[in-house]
Amino acid sequence: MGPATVPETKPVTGVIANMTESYNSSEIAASIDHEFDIEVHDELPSTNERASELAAAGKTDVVVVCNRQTAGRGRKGREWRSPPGGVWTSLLVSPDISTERIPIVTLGMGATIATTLNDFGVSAGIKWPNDVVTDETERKLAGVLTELSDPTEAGQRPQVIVGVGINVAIAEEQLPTGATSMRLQGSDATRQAVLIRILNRFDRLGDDVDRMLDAWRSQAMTIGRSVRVETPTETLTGEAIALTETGALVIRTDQGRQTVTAGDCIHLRSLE
Ligand code: BT5
Repeated sequence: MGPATVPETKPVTGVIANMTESYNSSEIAASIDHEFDIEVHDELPSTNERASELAAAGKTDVVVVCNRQTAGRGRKGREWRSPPGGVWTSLLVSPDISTERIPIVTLGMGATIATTLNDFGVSAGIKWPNDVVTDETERKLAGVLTELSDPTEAGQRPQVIVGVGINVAIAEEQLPTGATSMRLQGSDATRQAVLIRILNRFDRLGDDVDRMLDAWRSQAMTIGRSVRVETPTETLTGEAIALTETGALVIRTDQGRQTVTAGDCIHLRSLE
């Protein structure tokens, strides 16, 4: 059958020249294992914002995807550059995961993206918590922004919006400094093929946070590295030594072990 069956290790080598081909929602629906409603737009301010409207309307299991975003966002209100040529998508899901462990979904998606990019021949790994970067030069290929929407009815599971941005076929001048795209890394993957594979790989993790943590650890570039982590309240420098069961990063510093739950991580060159 079509792309629904995802081989575990074989790289994808299909070459399609037109990189900004249109998405075909029925093709996507037919190629994925999970039953999602697929909403394709040409332009949106932000797919996360659209997913949040759908959540407020009581919807779940929807994938929103668009060609370009006019107000794509990253964490902490940062801008996410979203010209045509990237996968800009949000999954609206209601997993059976307790609210305090929902941040792990971000790690599960980061791992899904890194694995998928490797499937397509792009060597990528994850910088804690959610940056998908090239192995060698650590240029950013993708990011994840997970947001929680309030349940519309009492007792309902939380609605989770998993926003995914992947630079598939974008020229360097359209990206911020330090960013790159799959095309620039030599891949001819199409956006739709990338999206389908992301959806199927993510679905395989189910609602299993331990599996998500393991998937993250298997793609992590941060563990064992000298890092500087900027949290909302302090800056820590030391060696990243582990990921906790809640997705926090453990750093060995001169002041002892410290655990950080949120922040920006910079990989430092080790002093040799
Ligand atoms: C992220 O934030 O990495 C999360 C990005 C999530 C984007 C998706 S697109 C679909 C969905 N709808 C949305 O509105 N958002 C989600 P953060 O770690 O805060 O990184 C943001 C930083 O990455 C910016 O400050 C820039 O430095 C850089 N950046 C911006 N656009 C980029 C791009 N296209 N590729 C690589 N880096 C980028």
